[in-house]
Amino acid sequence: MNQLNSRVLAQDDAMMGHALALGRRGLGSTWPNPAVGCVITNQGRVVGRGWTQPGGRPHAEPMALAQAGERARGGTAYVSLEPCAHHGKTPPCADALIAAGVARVVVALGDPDPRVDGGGIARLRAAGIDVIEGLRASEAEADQIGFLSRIRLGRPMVTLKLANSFDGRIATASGESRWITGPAARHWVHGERACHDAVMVGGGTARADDPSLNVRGFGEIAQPLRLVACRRLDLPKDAALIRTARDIPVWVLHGADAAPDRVAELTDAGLRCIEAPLGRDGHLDPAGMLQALGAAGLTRIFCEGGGALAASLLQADLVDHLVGFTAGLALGAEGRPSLGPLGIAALSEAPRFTLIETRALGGDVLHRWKRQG
Ligand code: AOF
Ligand code: ZN
Repeated sequence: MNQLNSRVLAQDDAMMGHALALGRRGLGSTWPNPAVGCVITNQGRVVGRGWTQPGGRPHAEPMALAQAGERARGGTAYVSLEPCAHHGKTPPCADALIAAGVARVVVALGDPDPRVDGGGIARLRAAGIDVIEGLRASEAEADQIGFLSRIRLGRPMVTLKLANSFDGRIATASGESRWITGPAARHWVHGERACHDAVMVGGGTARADDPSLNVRGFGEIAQPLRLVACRRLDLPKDAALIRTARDIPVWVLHGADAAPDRVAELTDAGLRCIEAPLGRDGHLDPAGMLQALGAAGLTRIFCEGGGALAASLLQADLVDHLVGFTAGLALGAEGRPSLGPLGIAALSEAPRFTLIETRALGGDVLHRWKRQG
């Protein structure tokens, strides 16, 4: 760290902050790739800015280099993730930085993709470029949690969102749930959906609420795909998700026991059916589902319930972030609980999370948590 500090100039920290912010613009739209940001400076002035484009290409560095042009020569590049070293559809970003004559590269975080994994930095150093690693690494790590999870664990990261009454209920006994939280909270949720690759619900919620699961109120933006965990594929034929599957992709996770006719019907309607293993309890196995989604390239999932899916993810310790809204109304013991049974016998078995943020939003309270450890 001392060595790092002595080589970091006063403006490096701010420029890396800028690169991190640019990278975050891509969250939700770059999968299977990470959302990276790049800033190029020369003699203290910003000459190029770039971020990973929708679908994951072009990468951030060529975007910034194109803007900088000749002004990149002798300059400094700030990148939130190690420049790539592999030949994909485009040449390695490390080579592009070398060819542009950049003198110094500041990297927040190494890229664990086995095709890169230190290779990008090694290439830059071999070309005589001064490389500094690890500046604002913990922020980059937080931004890259989905990509890191896909590479290291083979599964996307999961944010679980629950919007509850003051007493932890999500609906009245009859299932009335519109609306527990107010418009400000719902708008915030739409923004959060947009920062994820996919919005996910269980089959019960899809049947009961007939949700659209799209992002509304943010203009023309790249929509996250919609995911339903539905073992038997028993969605009503006129469900909104089925009717709109050709506009915004819908993937359905199902068990091996789903009727082949249903698979064919939904596939014809434009949905993608993905088989996932069943757990010992006969329900879709949450770890198996997430592995299938990781293999399909997803990095960030926003799960909006219902109670059974949410409980199964929590029970399997697969929830990375919790987003809760608490509304100022009480529904009592007859209301529907936000979570199904977790099978907890002792307090020590309860999944615990660390508080990141609390905020008042309209008349509701937002709270965000991350998994402990
Ligand atoms: C960068 N800058 O902006 C991103 C990088 O399939 P490809 O060829 O696009 O390569 C994908 C890999 O490239 C991905 O797994 C990750 O290692 C890296 N992503 N690298 O230099 C970027 N998005
Ligand atoms: Zn690259």
